[in-house]
Amino acid sequence: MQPPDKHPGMIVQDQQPFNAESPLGMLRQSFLTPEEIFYIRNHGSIPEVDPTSYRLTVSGMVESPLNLSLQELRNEFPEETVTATVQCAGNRRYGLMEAREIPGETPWGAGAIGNARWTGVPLREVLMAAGVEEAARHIAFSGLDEIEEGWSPNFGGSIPLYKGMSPEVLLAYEMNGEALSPEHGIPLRVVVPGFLGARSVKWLSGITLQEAPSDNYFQAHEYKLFPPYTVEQPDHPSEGFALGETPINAVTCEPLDGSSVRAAHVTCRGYAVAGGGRRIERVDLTTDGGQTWVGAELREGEEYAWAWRFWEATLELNSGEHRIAVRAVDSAADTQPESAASIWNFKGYANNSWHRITVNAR
Ligand SMILES: Nc1nc2c(c(=O)[nH]1)N[C@H]1C(S)=C(S)[C@@H](COP(=O)(O)O)O[C@H]1N2
Ligand SMILES: [Mo]
Repeated sequence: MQPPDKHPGMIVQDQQPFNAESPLGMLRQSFLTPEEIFYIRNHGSIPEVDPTSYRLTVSGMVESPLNLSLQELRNEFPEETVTATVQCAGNRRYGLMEAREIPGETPWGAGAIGNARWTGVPLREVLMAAGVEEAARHIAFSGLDEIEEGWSPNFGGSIPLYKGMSPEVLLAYEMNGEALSPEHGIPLRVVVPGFLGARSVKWLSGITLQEAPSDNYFQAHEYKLFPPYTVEQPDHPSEGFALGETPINAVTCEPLDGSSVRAAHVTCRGYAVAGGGRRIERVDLTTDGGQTWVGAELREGEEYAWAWRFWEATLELNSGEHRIAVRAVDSAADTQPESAASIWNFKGYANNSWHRITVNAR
């Protein structure tokens, strides 16, 4: 069922568990994505959590295990706010499916992404209070939601210790200045800027310090990048690699794919996100398949290390049908592959090929 606080224009992908993405035109309207259009990616139930009896445990390879109430977390640790973009590793999967089939996965367009101001306690503060043992290498998170498919009792995942000690990683209780809503992880979620959304575990119940990555199904088997010659789930979890940082990407949100526009000056607007916490340096558009390019103007977002950049470009288009492609370049001179076919993978993750739209200019 559609959560009551969501906009009716949301593009619903699944009812149970509820999955929905933002309509691209609305997504590009505000640099901070309003909660009512922020995408939802669930693998199980939306758990009912009583914030007064809620406890967060910190255990494993720590000197002093912690068991914290929300009040203790808020009162005994510093509060920080980070503006960060969160995106699903499956964002733009539909583009990979056009290249080659991907059965059984949600056909996300380019709206499984959002940018918010997250407020909470830096994870590193909690880790320092617990005292991380020298041999610990990974931080595993587990959520309170129940997974019905039977692979795993709940959702979880892990990040390497170095990332968890970075100041941008939060245990967040607020999104855009309001308490987290039920669907976004009430009362506490992890926010791992620059990493795929799956590591930003919602309804967080436990943090475990360990030597190896989490063995939760969603870390050990899902959210892995497999090579193009792996076409079904391997028996052994050592195949493929667990996704971490998200790759550079750019998307045109306006005009919409397939729309009609007034000929001559056509303004395109979209978002761009860099990989690994780098900066977006440039966004280019082409209408001739990449032979010639024009530069977009970078707009909102310059002051934030972990947020997307908005961009805008005006193209001169004669009447007729045009295929417009966009790509970004980041501060490591990294850019995007031309074709989705060249990066197809059977789970359908990390599609950052040139984003293309077709418009009819009249
Ligand atoms: N507990 C829990 N956390 C979770 C998930 C989930 O199903 N259960 N989905 C993950 C995935 S795959 C993504 S992309 C993000 C989506 O966050 P959102 O629904 O707040 O947009 O949450 C992550 N955290
Ligand atoms: Mo995701």
